[in-house]
Amino acid sequence: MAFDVQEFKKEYQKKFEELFAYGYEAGSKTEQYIALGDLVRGLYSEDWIQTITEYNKKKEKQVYYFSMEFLPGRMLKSNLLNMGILDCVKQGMEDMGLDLDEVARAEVDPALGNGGLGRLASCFMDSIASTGLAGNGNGIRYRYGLFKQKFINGYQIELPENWLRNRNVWEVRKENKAVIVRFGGDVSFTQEDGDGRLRVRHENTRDILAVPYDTAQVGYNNGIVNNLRLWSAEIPYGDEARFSTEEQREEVKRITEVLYPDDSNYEGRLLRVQQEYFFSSAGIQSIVRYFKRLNLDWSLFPDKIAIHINDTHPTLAIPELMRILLDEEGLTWDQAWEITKKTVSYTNHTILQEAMERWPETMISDLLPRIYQIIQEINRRHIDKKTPLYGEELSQRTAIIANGQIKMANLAIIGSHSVNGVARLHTDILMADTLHDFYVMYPQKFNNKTNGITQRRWVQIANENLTAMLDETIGTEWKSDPEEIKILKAHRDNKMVLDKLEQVKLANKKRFAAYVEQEMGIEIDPTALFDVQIKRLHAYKRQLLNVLHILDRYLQLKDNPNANLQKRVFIFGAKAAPSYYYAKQIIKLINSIAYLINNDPSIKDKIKIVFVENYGVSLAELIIPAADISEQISLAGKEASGTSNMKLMSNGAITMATLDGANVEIRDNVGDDNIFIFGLKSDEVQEYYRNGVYNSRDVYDKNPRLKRILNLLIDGTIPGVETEGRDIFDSLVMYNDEYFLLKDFDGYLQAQYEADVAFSDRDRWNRMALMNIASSGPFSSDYTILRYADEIWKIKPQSGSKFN
Ligand code: 4GP
Repeated sequence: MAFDVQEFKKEYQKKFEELFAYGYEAGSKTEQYIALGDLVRGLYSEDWIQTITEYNKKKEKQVYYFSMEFLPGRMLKSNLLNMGILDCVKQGMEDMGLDLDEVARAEVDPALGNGGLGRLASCFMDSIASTGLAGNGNGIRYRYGLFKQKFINGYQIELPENWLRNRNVWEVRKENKAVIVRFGGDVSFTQEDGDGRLRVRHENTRDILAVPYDTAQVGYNNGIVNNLRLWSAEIPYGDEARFSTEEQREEVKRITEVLYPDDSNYEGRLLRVQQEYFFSSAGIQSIVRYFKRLNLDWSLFPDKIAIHINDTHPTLAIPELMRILLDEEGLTWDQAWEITKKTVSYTNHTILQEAMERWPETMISDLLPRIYQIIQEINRRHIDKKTPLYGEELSQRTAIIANGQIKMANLAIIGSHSVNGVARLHTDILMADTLHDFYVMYPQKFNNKTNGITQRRWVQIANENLTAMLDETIGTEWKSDPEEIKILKAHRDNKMVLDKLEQVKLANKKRFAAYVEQEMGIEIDPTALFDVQIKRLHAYKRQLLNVLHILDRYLQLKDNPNANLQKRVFIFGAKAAPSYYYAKQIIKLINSIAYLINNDPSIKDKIKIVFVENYGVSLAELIIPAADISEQISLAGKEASGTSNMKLMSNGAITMATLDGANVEIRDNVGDDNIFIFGLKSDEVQEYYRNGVYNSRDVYDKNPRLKRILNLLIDGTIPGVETEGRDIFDSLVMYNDEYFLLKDFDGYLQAQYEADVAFSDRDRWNRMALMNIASSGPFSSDYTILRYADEIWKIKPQSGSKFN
């Protein structure tokens, strides 16, 4: 986008005065930000209109990515970067005495997701636009995002996150695109004269207005601006009389009021299923409305539309599309079913049983009577068709409805043409185990799409120092084609480059240290090893294993204050679901240990523990560039992929990992010398679960080093964790340690020891960091998305895109 600094300054001043009726110098940071955001939105609006007009004109096939969660992060700098005007705007702001970074921080980070799944959706939206694909997002405009986390006395406290308190400059309310979503009501059938077909009458419904708020998804230097559509629930115009009581009005608003604060866990609540149907139905309705404008035969629907469902949360899109095609458009069942299956594809993000959505049949039949009938019919036909082929038992195991419950994954698989996992190992487990019955029936549906991340946000924006260094060393090709970063490998033995890399890391560590000092009052040494574990708090992710290692070091230093240990700062960022008691106990434990160790003068700063409050995208952007070690230590077979592993690797952190999720592929790419691997393998874990010979009590009794550590949890050493320490101790020792922490402990210590040794050799460490950065290109979500486009959605980048 052509734009010069002088012109920008003029425009900015004008925009500010227009909005606030005084000069920008007098404005607050928020006002300065709003003026800039508003100006930027104006700058891409022409491309936005142009992109949509082109798609329509060319009747381009479009993909619609349905996701209950999006975690875009702050959008200002990302938009500026993708528009190609970041440097110009930075300069202009500076000329006017403003600091772009400071102004950018006034944007509220929209936390419309929990963790990996939501952030992946946002990396994908960026990559879809940046590779030049015609794609749209479809989700919910939650009034309140994921709770704001505070620690009080070491305990997690959840506060509401009112992210819309200031104006959201990026969204555009599209009142004329609103649709009605119907709940409840009575379904009856009438014989229509003429064709003799049954017509469905659905009456006495509770009608909710779904109003879309659109947000532009700006592609990287390619003039493409796609759309992310988030729906908000409102009372239908003119229908106010039907919602006369406060209670009735509240009920409508409640549908899009809050994001369920659960990660990889399912809450079988009525409100949740309302949310799921609400945004699925609204999305499907707007797609059908668009398709009808194209004036094509219905059979061409899958040639023009691909609908992707991000985990099972939007699965009701399947019966909803069926409903519209059958009841409103008059297609036959077979026609509608063919179209639906060809259009929809599904990604599974977790094999954890507690995350598998199942809804009580009565809940669906009451809330969505027509949808319920359609699900029943899909199920009946499935069983009828499969029983003769696969026998009664296997067919029944794949039933959508069983024991009074509706299984959403089964519906998603049966009603779609593609099912993918998010890392090679994860997909293998799906096929061999979790979804094996379906794999037997539909082998051709299964495929793997290893996750990816966008280096635009996670390197170019988060790590400007590294970006400048890379540009200088290998040129700028890597920015538009991330694989090109591999050229950096040629510099692995170049001392000057390695030193520069170390300087970059040090600068980022200082930046984070300044934040920690200011926000938490903790002083940390930027030359220490920064050991980072940032992700949701979950037992399977094993933050506790990290804790056991910290306690081991603590004891070593207590025994011998001069022990030869690398100085380390352990950095945690994690939110626990408010109802996940055990995870909250772990938070309290870590905070208490931090208090104990950080204030123990005999430790002499050889260990510091920093548990940042309110971890989210913006904090990740600060922490990841400063990391030396990336902790990816989930029990093998449990983490579907992980994506912080890829972000950390791209920023030169060395991965400390089990062979789980995408760690396996990271190892394959960086090689054994540039990663620390330990622990049980996935098949070993499976074997233990099957034969049941693991006995954690035994490990505790026989391993004195571990015993001493575990006893710290219950002997009063750690202040204020009488209950937590005991419960956690019991889970590990008395209740057989479900996630094999004690089993993997020795291997973990050994790997950590090796990391210490490696870190003390600066050249070696810097070379490892360089190799990680240089090997991170294949984990770009641009490539992941191109594989989705090619193999699942069957869409091609726009002509003119470099990926075409
Ligand atoms: C997460 C998985 O736990 C993580 O391994 C994966 O990288 C991410 O999805 C993206 O695919 N799952 C969730 C969830 O966030 O809510 O199930």
